[in-house]
This record gives sequence, structure tokens and C-alpha cells, in this order.
Amino acid sequence: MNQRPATAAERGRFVTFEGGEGAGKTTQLLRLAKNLGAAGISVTTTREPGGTPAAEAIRKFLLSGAARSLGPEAEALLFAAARADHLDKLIRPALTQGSWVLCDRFTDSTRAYQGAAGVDPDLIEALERIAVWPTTPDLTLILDLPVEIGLVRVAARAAAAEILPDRFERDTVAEHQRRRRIFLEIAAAEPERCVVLDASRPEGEVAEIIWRTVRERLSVAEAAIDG
Ligand code: T5A
Repeated sequence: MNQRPATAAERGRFVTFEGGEGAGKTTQLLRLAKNLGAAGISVTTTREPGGTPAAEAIRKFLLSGAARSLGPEAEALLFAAARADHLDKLIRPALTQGSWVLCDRFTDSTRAYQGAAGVDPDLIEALERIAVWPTTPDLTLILDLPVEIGLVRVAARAAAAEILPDRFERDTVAEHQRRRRIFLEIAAAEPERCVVLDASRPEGEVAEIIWRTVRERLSVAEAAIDG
């Protein structure tokens, strides 16, 4: 309760996982959390949309498809509202306390998904300014794979768990391909923040590459890794 707030140098790192459906974001986020934990680093894992009670309620509304009839602009507003609450109540406090925050999807998903649906990039940028700024990720891992492979993974998982695909998974292959293209454009435009990984490789290999990338890009203390 009376923990001393971290200094700027002690602030945690903010890492986001992005990519299309079934790319393995959740799987890899959990593997990275385990590696960081073993290195003695405090880690907070979370997801978007979601992460707080209000944002989880918005998630339910969005993923059920109930908001679809409002149009992609309104969906973008809802994602931004959920994100603002998530940042205020969970992400910023965790970073200030020195915890690393690993987030399953963030602003790039709005750029890719709502952008592919035709939402004006100026509106998306304005929403980022209002809801997100100045808390931008230190590192974004973009898990890239052919759309068809991701959709097969999602379908296999849904069949095994007897669940139906959500509102965004049900979109056309062409829509998923537009999203993939936008993720790759973001990575090309922001190479200092984004790293693209081949997510069609075996899970363990992808995890290894991520762990190496994180150690190279963010200063994970050598002592922590050796320990
Ligand atoms: N959305 C979200 C927007 O439109 N705008 C926004 O701003 C935001 C934030 C969220 C939806 O909302 C949309 C995007 C999404 O459609 P969600 O349920 O959180 O919905 O869905 P996703 O984030 O897409 O998560 P998924 O669970 O579908 O995909 P993941 O997390 O990428 O994949 P994961 O790890 O669950 O793995 C899927 C399956 O593949 C296997 C796993 O075991 C699992 O069965 N797998 C592999 N198989 C083979 N090789 C590998 N390397 C594998 N890695 C994982």
C-alpha cells in the first residue's frame, strides 16, 4: 500500500502484442511473462478491449456484435473509451509502480481493424491523442502470418471449446488481409517501436525470438537474466 512510486528510470516497460486472428498473441504474451518473471521482473498481463470492469463490459458489447449496427466509427469510439479507462486504472498505475505491462492488443489493432473498415485515419489519430497520449508502447511485437493459417487455428480452437467465432473473426478473408497489410505498414513506418515476427513458426521458436528481441530492445538487467 505504502510502496514508494518508481522514479522515471525505474518505470516499467510497456510491451504490446499485435497481429491478426490466431497469430498466437495470447500464447506468446504468457510465455514472455513467464520469462520476465523468472528474471525477477514484476509483470502485469492484460488485454484489449478489456483489463478493467468497465472495459470488459465494453468488450462484451463489441465482440457480441451488438455494436456493429452503430458502424465502424462508433466501434472505434467504444474501443477508445475502453482504452482510456484501461490506461487510467491499470496500465499507468502499473508502469508507475515499476511493473512491466504486457498487453494483448492496443492502439495498432484500432488502426488495423477499424482502419480496414474505413474509419478515417485522422479520427483514429485524434482518439489516440485523447485516450492514449502520452502512454505509448516501448515495444510492439507484431505477430504476422498468412490469414488462412490464423483462421484455421481459431476455427480449431473454437471447435474444441464449442464456441462460436466473435464479431471480428467472422469478417471476410479480404478484410483480414487488409488488416494484415495495415499492421505491416505500421511496422514499416515505426521501426523503432515495432518488430515483425513470423508467427507461422512453431510456438517455442517464436517464444525464443521474442525473448531475444525483448532483451535486445529493452534493458532487461543482465543480473536479472543470469539469476
Ligand atoms: N479489436 C481489438 C478491434 O477491432 N479493435 C481494437 O482496437 C482492439 C483492441 C479481440 C477482437 O477485437 C478486435 C480484434 C479481435 O478480433 P480477442 O478474443 O481478444 O478479440 O481475439 P484475439 O486478440 O484475436 O485473440 P485470439 O485468441 O483469436 O488470437 P491470438 O491471441 O493471437 O492467438 P492464441 O495465442 O489464442 O492462439 C490461437 C490458437 O493457435 C494456437 C494456440 O494454441 C491456440 O489454439 N497457436 C499455435 N499453433 C501453432 N503454432 C503456433 N506458433 C501457435 N501459437 C498459438
